[in-house]
Amino acid sequence: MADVATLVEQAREGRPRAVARLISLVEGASPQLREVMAALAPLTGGAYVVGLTGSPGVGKSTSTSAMVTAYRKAGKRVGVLAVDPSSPFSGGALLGDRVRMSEHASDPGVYIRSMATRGHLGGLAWAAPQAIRVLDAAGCEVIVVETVGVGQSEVEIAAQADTCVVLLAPGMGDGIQAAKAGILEIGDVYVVNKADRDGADATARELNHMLGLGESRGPGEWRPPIVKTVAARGEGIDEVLEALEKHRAWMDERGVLAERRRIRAAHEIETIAITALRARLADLRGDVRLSALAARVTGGELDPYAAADELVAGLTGL
Ligand SMILES: Nc1nc2c(ncn2[C@@H]2O[C@H](COP(=O)(O)OP(=O)(O)OP(=O)(O)O)[C@@H](O)[C@H]2O)c(=O)[nH]1
Ligand SMILES: [Mg+2]
Repeated sequence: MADVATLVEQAREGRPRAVARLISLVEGASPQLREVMAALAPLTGGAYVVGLTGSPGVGKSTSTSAMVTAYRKAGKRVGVLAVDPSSPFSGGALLGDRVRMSEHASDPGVYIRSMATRGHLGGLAWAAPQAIRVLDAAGCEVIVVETVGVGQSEVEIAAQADTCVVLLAPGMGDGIQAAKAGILEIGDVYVVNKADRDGADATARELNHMLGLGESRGPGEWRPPIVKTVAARGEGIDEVLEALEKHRAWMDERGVLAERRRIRAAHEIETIAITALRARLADLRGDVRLSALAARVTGGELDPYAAADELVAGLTGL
């Protein structure tokens, strides 16, 4: 058994091995998970969480790495969480990322972790927030969460982040059309990466049109900026950070940040509660309370709905 108090103390000092241990404990749903989360709770809330999403190959990892460089220049401690919701194995598809992130490997002010979430109860919604808490408690001022893969994960990542960055690149064939269903609602900041390639302006224009950015908005409404970057050369990255800072300030002024975090926490509580309830219900087969209720139903004394109500009330103490 790990000594959680010591690990947490060491993580606060920024010791990478302690951070890694804690993330492994939460990721593996260790019996000590609750103890870890309880110890971390008072230490969290300081980090700004940036979500990064976009089709495979648009340059998410390259951008993340460039952003880390920029944040480090500004003296900030940074955490990176690369989440792969399609894989049950940590590593694998994320190996390439490790290479792209290698320039930060020896920097004690950067903590990089990859995480596979397939097969986790509740998937990304369950596993990532716990890892984010560990990084937060470890003193990361900014946490960049990159999701690998497409689909539902894009929407989930947006729900986890304070600010969601959607990356696009010109000439990706499917372009915006394929992605438009989900991404137009979730981006707080849009980045057209690979601006060194033909078609970046067209992609930005198309995006601008689809987001309806030409149309007038209500006063105080957030207008997602579109930033062009060449992440591979670090170009435009300062502008991305500026856009993030603006969005954060905009949210702060209006209480949006606190509200987003509350919604996130509510969602998380819900997921944990439902998982716990499901586990208890699954344990019921052969339970005497269930057999007794079943006998009353077959005896015509109770209808199954009333019996189910009674069962749920008994389980939850409601
Ligand atoms: N021309 C050009 N290539 C880039 C740029 N940024 C990244 N790339 C290249 O695009 C490829 C994919 O970059 P990644 O950063 O791995 O993209 P990703 O979105 O993280 O990819 P997945 O994690 O596999 O979804 C790599 O070969 C990069 O070198 C850029 O600004 N211009
Ligand atoms: Mg990547």
